[in-house]
Amino acid sequence: MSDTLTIALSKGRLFKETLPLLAYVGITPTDDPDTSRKLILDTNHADVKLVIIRAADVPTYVEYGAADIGVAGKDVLMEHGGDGLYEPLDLKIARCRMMVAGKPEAADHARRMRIATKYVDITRRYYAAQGVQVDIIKLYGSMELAPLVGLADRIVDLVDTGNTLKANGLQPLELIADISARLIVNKAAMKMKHVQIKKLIALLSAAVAGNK
Ligand code: PRT
Ligand code: MG
Repeated sequence: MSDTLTIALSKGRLFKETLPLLAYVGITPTDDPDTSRKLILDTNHADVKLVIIRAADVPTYVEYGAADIGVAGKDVLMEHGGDGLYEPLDLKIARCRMMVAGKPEAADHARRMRIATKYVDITRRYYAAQGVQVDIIKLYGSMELAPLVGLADRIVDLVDTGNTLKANGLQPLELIADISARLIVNKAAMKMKHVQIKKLIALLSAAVAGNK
């Protein structure tokens, strides 16, 4: 007899890239979240469930123990603050870079720069560490538009191929952090479901090593 293990995952790219890792450790969901409307998915193991939530909500579910473990982008973890969680494994999937981007021409230094981003805390810390005062404008998406319409001088966003920036006449300017998805674990669950979770982490790290 083992306890039920609840895994928090988001739809889309993280789900797609996590699936092969789960398959490697023998876990297969019985529904596809991209076509199903169910938010709790069963798997081939009666004691393993998946909860499907927004990417930015995964750390919250795991921190409060609504899910025992989860898969979250390092970007989301940096913005959330990682104190209430364990982060035992870099899954090395969904890789990209957190970057400052903008138009190629230099910003007007006569006034404070305006930076548009959904990563307000990361951006604040990044500029504070450099002693540069900026105004941060919170957006929820399509950051690339902001410099084009004069809303902001620069953006802080994720860059993968760079195609989105290029298509909008923007350039990557400064690297803030390399990003990949991480396995996160609720602190109490790590104690109470120790054997189950330790085994899963060991299997997943083997899956990551074999995933190159
Ligand atoms: O979509 P939703 O609002 O529910 O949440 P979300 O946008 O956070 O989820 P999703 O699935 O888009 O991203 C989940 C995670 O994938 C992120 O938290 C990152 O850790 C990771 N990831 C990896 C990326 C990218 N690569 C990425 N390229 N997330 C977003 N992008 C976007 C980027 O914001 C930009 O708009 O893709 C665009 C740039 O791509 P390129 O290839 O044109 O450079
Ligand atoms: Mg998205």
